[in-house]
Amino acid sequence: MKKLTLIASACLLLTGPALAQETTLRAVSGFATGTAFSRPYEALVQWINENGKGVLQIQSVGGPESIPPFEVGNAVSSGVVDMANVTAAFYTNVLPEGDALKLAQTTIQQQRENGCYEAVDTLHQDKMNVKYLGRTGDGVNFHLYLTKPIESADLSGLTIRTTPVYQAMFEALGATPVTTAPGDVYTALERGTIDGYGWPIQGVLDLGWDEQTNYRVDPGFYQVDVEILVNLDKWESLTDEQRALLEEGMAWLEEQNANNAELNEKERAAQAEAGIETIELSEEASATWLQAAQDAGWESAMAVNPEFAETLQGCFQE
Ligand code: 173
Repeated sequence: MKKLTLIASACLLLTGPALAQETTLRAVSGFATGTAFSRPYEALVQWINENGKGVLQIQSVGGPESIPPFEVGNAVSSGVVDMANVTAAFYTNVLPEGDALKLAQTTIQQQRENGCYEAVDTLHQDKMNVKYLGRTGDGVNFHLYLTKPIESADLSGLTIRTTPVYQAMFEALGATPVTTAPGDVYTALERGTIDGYGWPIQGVLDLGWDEQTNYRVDPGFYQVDVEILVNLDKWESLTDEQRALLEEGMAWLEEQNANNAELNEKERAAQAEAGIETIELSEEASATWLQAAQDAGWESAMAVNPEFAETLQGCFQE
């Protein structure tokens, strides 16, 4: 009996470490590799692969060439991939409430403190079957870029490329919106089927769109949200150590959101250098512009899910 117990314990000792095997997550990005909103994700993959040896590794299957951006939400929700780097505007087909994340006026660190993160995470888990690991893009605004100038906050007569981020606002200001993935913007500009597009302050030059862009309208509006999501079944199958590693890596990445102010300034300078002229709206037109953004944004959020929108209104402002 004693001998048997000894053998059994020896077996446990031998198999114990082998049970906690290294896991590899397959991840995809909704943004092209090497461009502004993919770089933070690429840094996270590198951090995890350096710090997670023997625990967890991430294998990136790339960007939009692997999965179309508007399908990335479906892919991580259903488990086609384990992890995704994607803005909520690209997955409103799975989680319509996601569009409201652009309305945050606080940092992800503040959202983690005041319960906002938990509300957003719970919604993602319940309605999309994903763990909302965290958020990049804090401090980065969206802008309107144009091929022809405007003089006021009136966009009537202009056909503008949008995603859910800009749709309600640009429509309220009179534009004709056309929704396209980033991959189709260059050709649409080249062919003249659009007069401009919405995009953040960062990344225009990465995509080569400066060649087809004459103006950027200031001020910027809303706040970029790019999420790191993990399929919930996969998340729940991980060990505490593996989950802690992902959370540690995410916290490390989120600290770097603080660099965005400096990156924004560099992008402004680079756009000017590339020949993109700034249209600075007058004080009055700026007020109309920003009010349209807020009104259209919150109105849409309320129409989708009033309870969730009210929760966000309580914690997305300082
Ligand atoms: O494609 C977009 O214009 C868009 O919605 C977006 C959102 C976050 C970052 C970059 C682009």
